[in-house]
Amino acid sequence: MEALLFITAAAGKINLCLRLSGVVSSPSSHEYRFVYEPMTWADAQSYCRRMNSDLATIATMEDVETLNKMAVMNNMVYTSYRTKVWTGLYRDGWKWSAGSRFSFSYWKSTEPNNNNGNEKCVLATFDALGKWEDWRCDVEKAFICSKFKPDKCNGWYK
Ligand SMILES: [Ca+2]
Repeated sequence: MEALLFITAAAGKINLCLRLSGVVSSPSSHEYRFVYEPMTWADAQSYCRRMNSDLATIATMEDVETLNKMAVMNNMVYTSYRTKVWTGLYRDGWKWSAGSRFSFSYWKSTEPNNNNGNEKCVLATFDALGKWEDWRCDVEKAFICSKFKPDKCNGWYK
């Protein structure tokens, strides 16, 4: 086991950041909340923004694992209307609603297929380990809001 301790200071606060390689996986970079009221992608985006968050950014495999754990806890895998939920990803050269750069992706093997040239929004499918599909944006689905975690240790973990 490798352990590294980082001490950072900002705005009068001291932060202790402990990294245990091979023992604790990197924490998710985002806080997530599932909303089970079905909405179109655009309405879901507005809803999240009113809640001081945004439609979900999924930026790392740790984020995917966090969401999969939440989905299992919330029994989403076996509840059809909760199985496929909107993320913040949309087709405009692929962008995240919250504005972060698109680099990580977790598509199903046959996706994105832009069926009928009309699939501009992206769902995570929790009967398939949270993998992504592009879909028509006007379909009403449950969705995920996220906030970037203001974690002073971010960057030290990566
Ligand atoms: Ca598709």
